[in-house]
Amino acid sequence: MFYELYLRSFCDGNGDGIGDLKGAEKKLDYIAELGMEGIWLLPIMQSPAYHGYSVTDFFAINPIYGDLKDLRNFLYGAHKRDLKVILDLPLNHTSPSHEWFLKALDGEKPYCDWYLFLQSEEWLKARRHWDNQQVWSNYSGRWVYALFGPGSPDLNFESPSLWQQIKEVLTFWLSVGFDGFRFDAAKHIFDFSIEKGICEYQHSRNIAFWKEMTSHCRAISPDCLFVSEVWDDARIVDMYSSIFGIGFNFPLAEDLKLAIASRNAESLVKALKTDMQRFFRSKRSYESGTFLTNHDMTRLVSSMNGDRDLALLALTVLLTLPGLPFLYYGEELGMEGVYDEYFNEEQLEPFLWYENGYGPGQTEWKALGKNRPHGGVSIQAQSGIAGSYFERFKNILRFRRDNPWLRFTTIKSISRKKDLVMINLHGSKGNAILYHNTGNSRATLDTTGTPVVINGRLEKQRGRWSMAGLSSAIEVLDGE
Ligand code: ACG
Repeated sequence: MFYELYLRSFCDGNGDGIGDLKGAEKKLDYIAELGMEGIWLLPIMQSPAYHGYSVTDFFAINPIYGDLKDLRNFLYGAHKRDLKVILDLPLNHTSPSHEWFLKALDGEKPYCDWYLFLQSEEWLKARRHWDNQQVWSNYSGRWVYALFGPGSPDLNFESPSLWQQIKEVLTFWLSVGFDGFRFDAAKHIFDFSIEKGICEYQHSRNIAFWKEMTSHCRAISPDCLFVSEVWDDARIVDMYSSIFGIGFNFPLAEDLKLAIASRNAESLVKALKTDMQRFFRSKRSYESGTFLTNHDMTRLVSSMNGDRDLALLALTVLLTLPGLPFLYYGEELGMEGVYDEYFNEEQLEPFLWYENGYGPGQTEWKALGKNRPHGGVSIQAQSGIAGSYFERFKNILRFRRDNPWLRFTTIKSISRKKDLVMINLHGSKGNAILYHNTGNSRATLDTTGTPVVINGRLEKQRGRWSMAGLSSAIEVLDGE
């Protein structure tokens, strides 16, 4: 399991209210005790943007997070606890304040080749692939391709010198001690057709780029971990992921949440068959990066319309599936937050260590809007309290941690009896059946074996196993 960490909101180590590396280092035990095996660090490079995805210097740490020494200490502390750390690298674009871009605007070589300047008025008609937004931004009278908006003009990878430069960026962060990367926007490296003047993904060119970059990293550090962000349907995710080794399973995240939020067992079966079981049938050569939410999405409890039992059911389903799970910080507290493309800060709120919102380490870079003080969300309010969301969440994490064999299972069959969904797994422990009750009423498990509860309640009543609504259990059929 990997913990997706947004440094700014996590833990403040120097008292300025902004989360930083020193603060996060103090919380490494917390992360390790959750059962994590690694950390995905959202971008930490120098950037004027709160999200860090528009970079002004790929070789420098944003000083609000600390310096290279703090980073090395953080990495040392993580490695001591057997936590791997991967860095989120947004290589597709820069900030308009990056000196490369400023030099490009001045016409300086090679920088003017590193961005795509408008070559024909016709190109202005191009629209973004998925939402029809315009993709050209005007800087001092010059139009530049900027898929994600004016705050992040795209780099133009037609230029070989840029490839060389990016390799240097990769070499640098590996030399500092990162174990690998989460490559942002992996399908966007070449996504504008100069021939046609329209937005069009050039997947084979993107893949060639990533092959070269990952080989470069593996030559330096053979065990390098990569996970690619290709937010698309399974066919496209497949195309990219074998290069990286791990691919985020976006279709699963979306379908699982929809099925569980609507308490629809049939949809859940369909989602699992389409997004997981098929995965194994087609013998994919990469591991599924499973998750429910990330920083670009509405938080789990909010996507379950505030229903925490449903959220825990979704988490249990996720953590009992094969694949490498990624968990977004704050989900363990049941934090809320709705993603909005134009105001996407709600799901990035400070992690609440204290119930009143104050205390050592508490971050305050932005006001708490959705997760209010005295709302019962904090660690202080929930830690050690039996039945709290946090403790129930931790139990499910613990189950996953104690059953690492689940990561490498295959799904043999998925079926349902009314609201009860059953998944047959095969793995190093032999065969197992997972039971998930998606309904509110009790469900009887049709078994003479000994299922074990993972989340919720399971009782034997008059010789038959009966599971409460929204509960999950597992039954291991054969011994090791
Ligand atoms: C990454 C980061 C994100 C970051 C950027 C830019 C990229 O995680 O935080 O933004 O550095 C697209 C891109 C992703 C991008 C998201 C935000 N994420 O592909 O790389 O936008 C469709 C499209 C996807 C699209 C998605 C969401 O296909 O390409 O993601 O919508 O908008 C089905 C379909 C699937 C479809 C979904 C959803 O699953 O199969 O194709 O996806 O439904 O409809 C950050 C900030 C931004 C800032 C930027 C510079 O957050 O505010 O502007 O940096």
